[in-house]
Amino acid sequence: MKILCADYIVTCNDNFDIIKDGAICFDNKIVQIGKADKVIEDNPYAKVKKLSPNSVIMPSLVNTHVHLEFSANKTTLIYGDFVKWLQSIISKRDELQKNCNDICYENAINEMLESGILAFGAVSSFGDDMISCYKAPQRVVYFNEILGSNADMIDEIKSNFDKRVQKSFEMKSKSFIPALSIHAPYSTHPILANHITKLAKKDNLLISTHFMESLAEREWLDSGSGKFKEFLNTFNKNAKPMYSPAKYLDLFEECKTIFVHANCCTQNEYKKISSLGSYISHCLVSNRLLNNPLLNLKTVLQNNIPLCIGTDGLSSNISLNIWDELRSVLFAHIDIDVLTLSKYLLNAATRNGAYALGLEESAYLQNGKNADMITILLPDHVEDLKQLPLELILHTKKVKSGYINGERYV
Ligand code: MCF
Ligand code: FE
Repeated sequence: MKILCADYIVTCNDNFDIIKDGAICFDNKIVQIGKADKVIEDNPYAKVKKLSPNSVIMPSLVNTHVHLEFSANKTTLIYGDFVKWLQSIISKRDELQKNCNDICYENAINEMLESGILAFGAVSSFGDDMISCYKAPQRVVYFNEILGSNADMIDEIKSNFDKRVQKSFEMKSKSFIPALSIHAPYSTHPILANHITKLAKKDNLLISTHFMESLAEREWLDSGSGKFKEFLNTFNKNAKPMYSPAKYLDLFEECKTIFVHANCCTQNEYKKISSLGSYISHCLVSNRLLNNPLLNLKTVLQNNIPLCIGTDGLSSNISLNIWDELRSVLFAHIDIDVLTLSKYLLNAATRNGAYALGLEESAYLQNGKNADMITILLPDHVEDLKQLPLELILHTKKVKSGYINGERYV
C-alpha cells in the first residue's frame, strides 16, 4: 500500500469536498482518504510519499468524445462552415487516414495521457485505431460508428459494421470496453440506427451520437431545407430528412446515451434528453471552429442534464489536452460566474465523464473507489480554497503523475 500526501485533495465527491493537508492511502483501490496525519497514523505499514508544496490530487480526467482516426489533420480540413467542413472530411478522409500511422495514434493518446486524461471515449469510423486504443494505458470506451443513408447499401454497411464490432469484442478487457455510435440523424438510415439500439439494449452497450450540432442540421431536420439540402442532393436528388428530431430522440429510450454537441436543441429536446437520463458531451472548440452556435449551459443546467467534456478529434481541434479545452470553455461561457463555472467544469471533466462512460468506480475520490487519480503542481500557494478550481484550470498544462488502478502511468 502507498500513501500520497498533498496540500490539497479535490475529491469531486457529491459535496465537492476539498481536503487541505490531505492524504490518500491506496493499493488498486482507495483504502483511506482524509487528513494526512490521520491517514498516516491509521496505515503505519504503507509507503508514504509527500508531494511538493502546492500539489493537488484529484480524480482522473475523462475525455468523453474524441476521433483518433483524423489525428493527422493540421491544415487539411476546411473550418468556418459546418457543411463545408463535412464536405472536406469526406473528400480528405482517405488521405488523413493514410497519414495517421501507429506513431500518430500513439502521439494523440500520449497528449491526452500527459494532460491527465486517464479514460476516454473514442469514436471509430473505420476500426483503424482499434489496436492503438487497446494498447493505450488509459481506460477506453471504444464507440464503433455506423453511418450511411443509401438504402441499397444497408446490408453491406451492416455486415462491415458487425465485423468491426465483433473484432472489438474479441479485444474486450477491463480497460477496453466496446460500445456503439450512430453518427448523426442526417447521415444514418433508421434501419442502421435501429440495428444499433437493438444491439445496445441486448448487450447493455453505451451509445454515442452527434446530435443537433449546427443550424444547418436544425433546418434540415425541421423542414428539409437549407445548406444540408444542397449538400445531400449531391448524393441523392430526392433526399428527405430521415427523422424528425423527436423521432430520433425516441430511438434512445432505455439506452445509455451520450449526445455529442446538442448545442442547437429546443427546450423540449433538452427535456427529452433529461428524461432519457442521457449525457451531453460539450466540445466547444470544435463548435467554434465549425462556426456552430455556443451551447447554452444555463439551459442544460436548468434541465438537470449532466454535462461532460469532449475535445472532439484533431479534425476539429488543435489540441487533445483537456486543460486547453477547459480554458476555452471557461472563457466562452461569460453568462456564468467564473468561480461557479470552474467548479462545475471540474465535475464535468471528472465524475460526469466517468459516469457517462460507465466508469462509476473511477468517478471521484472516496474509500473503496478505484485508485484512478492525477497529481498537479500549482505554481504557488492558494489561500482561499474557493479559488482552487479556477486556478487549476488556469495553470495546468500537464499533470505531474497519473495513477490507474493504483499503478503509475505518468
Ligand atoms: O464531431 C465532429 C463534427 N461532427 C460530426 N462528425 C465528426 C466530428 N469529428 C469527426 N467526425 C467524423 C464522423 O465520425 O467525420 C465523419 C464521421 O466519420 C463525418 S461523415 C462522413
Ligand atoms: Fe465528433
